[in-house]
Amino acid sequence: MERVYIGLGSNLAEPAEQLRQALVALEQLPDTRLAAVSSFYVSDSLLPGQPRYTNAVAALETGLEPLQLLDALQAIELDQGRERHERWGPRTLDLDILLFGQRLIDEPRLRVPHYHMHARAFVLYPLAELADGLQLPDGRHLSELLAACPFEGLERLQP
Ligand code: A4P
Ligand code: MG
Repeated sequence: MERVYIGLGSNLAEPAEQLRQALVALEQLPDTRLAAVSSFYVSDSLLPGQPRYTNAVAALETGLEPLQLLDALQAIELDQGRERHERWGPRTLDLDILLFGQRLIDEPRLRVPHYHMHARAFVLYPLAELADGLQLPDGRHLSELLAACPFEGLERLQP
């Protein structure tokens, strides 16, 4: 089993409810255990003119291979009504594989660590709740990334 961190995000159709529904789906994945879930955080979209996002991070223990997990996550996204129109467009559910053990993956369909996790507060702060002391495959410590990424603009929701 490997430890995997998933970033969850939604900015349409009751985002917090979308995240809760996605967590139920993650719990039901084959050969996988949902080990921990962060608080939910609300923040402005990186793109102007979109509704605010709700984000969280989940920790999984899984025996699935990375592309099997990606397929499963995309099936969950589709199941929750995600339609892909524009890149970065508003979405009912976005599930990103942030980290997959200490693997470095660079394939057409999958790049891990997720290419933007290093500088996004809505990824790093929830991740830190679950993985204090984490070191990325490139050797950087989560604490260094957090120090360079202000919490400003994030609102942590009470569980
Ligand atoms: N893909 C490659 N690597 C991965 C990975 N590690 N995990 C491929 C998941 N997928 C990965 O994804 C496009 C393709 O990326 C997939 O088919 C998969 O094969 P997508 O989810 O359809 O595209 P996207 O999400 O629209 O694009 P992208 O670049 O993933 O967008 P982001 O980075 O997710 O940004 N503001 C706030 N506050 N919170 C947010 O969550 N999210 C976005 C979207 C913009 N602003 C935001 C937030
Ligand atoms: Mg995505």
